[in-house]
Amino acid sequence: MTERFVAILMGSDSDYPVLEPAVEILRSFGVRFEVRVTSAHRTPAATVAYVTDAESRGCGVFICAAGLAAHLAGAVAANTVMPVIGVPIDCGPLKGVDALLSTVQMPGGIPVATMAIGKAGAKNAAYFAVQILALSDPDLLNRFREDRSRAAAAVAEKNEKLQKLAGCA
Ligand code: RP5
Repeated sequence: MTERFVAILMGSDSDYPVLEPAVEILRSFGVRFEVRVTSAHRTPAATVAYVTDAESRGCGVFICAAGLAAHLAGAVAANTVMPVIGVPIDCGPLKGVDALLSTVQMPGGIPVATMAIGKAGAKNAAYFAVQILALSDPDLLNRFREDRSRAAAAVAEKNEKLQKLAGCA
């Protein structure tokens, strides 16, 4: 198990259903994580305090999810030297396009690795966090490779079933 942990931050508890797959993926890899609701505009001071404290306790990657005018990931990135992954939440009248642009369009100098909108982005954020931590954790890298092989095997299985279903096997 890697010593570093991942902090999953979200602007509101209403974001959690989108982030659940990320939690499941990190757990499946045995990666330690913390989950917090912390808002860049509702609780700005508490957000900075958490990020500073988490970094000092060994947080290696921050995953930040927010919807609408999503500035959580950028605000977190401004307060840590650890990598920050942004997940735009698919809510509101623009269904996450606003959050995508707010998260991805960071001015040069303070990067946020922005994932896809919604659950696919949450999943990829977790995988990407695992890849980052695996750079200094060979066991974790092996587990990541195995996971990729299992995913490929699952596609092969589905393909076989599909051939039978379509009557061309
Ligand atoms: C953002 O506003 C949150 O990240 C959430 O996606 C959105 C709506 O928040 P609630 O009004 O549901 O708390 O800050």
